[in-house]
Amino acid sequence: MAVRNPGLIALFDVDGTLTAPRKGVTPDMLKFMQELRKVVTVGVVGGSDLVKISEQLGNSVTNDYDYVFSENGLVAHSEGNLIGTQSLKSHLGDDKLKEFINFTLHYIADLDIPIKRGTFIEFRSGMINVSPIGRNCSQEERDEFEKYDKVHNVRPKMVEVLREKFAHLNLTFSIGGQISFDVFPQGWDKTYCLRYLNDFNEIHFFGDKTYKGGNDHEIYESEKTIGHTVTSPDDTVKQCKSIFLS
Ligand code: M1P
Repeated sequence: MAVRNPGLIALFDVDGTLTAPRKGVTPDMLKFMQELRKVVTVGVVGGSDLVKISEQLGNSVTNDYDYVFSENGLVAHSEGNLIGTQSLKSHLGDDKLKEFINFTLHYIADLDIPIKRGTFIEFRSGMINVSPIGRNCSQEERDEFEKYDKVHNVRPKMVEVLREKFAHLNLTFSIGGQISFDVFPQGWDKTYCLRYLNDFNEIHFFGDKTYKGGNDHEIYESEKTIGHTVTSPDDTVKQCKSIFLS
């Protein structure tokens, strides 16, 4: 029987690494992760909140993996238990939050893009998620916005304005998905989750957006991790087989 190496952990981004963007995990990937978990501790770290990660990886996600770090680890679970949360509301205070949210909603109201839907701002535990089209657009509308944004740079332009306007708040703006960007205090990127992994002397991180500006960049570059860039969920499996199972 395979024996787990206690000092070793494999940590995975979700969108583009374990699943296609915002899509559910395949049965094959689920099975592979359970096989991998027999030989190595396995964790996931996503920018999304736990509701979205559960939609993608399954409702039993916090039990299926040894660690689940949602919102970059600002909400942390281990073996099914909540082990830590971070609060944006306590960190910034309501006055600054209101100033940011009011400005952002005005900016979106003035934005001329082909379609708008609802939920332009999602207030999470440790971050704000901003979507110019609105989070409750359909999958088709989401895919269309992503294409439109690649040509018109709606999100990069908006981030540039917000970054300048709110420079005094020391915020990070991270475009990790198709229709939105995440806003959180500096340092609350995916490296935040590493504080829960001090018992591991070898942390392998797998992510697709490891380039500068991508939301996997900081953790990929961290001196505490061995970073691996993947191009798809299939590539994740391929690389893991060669690193952990060969
Ligand atoms: O995991 C990457 C991103 O996934 C979603 O992005 P979008 O809805 O734009 O595709 C969001 O949950 C976002 O917070 C997250 O970083």
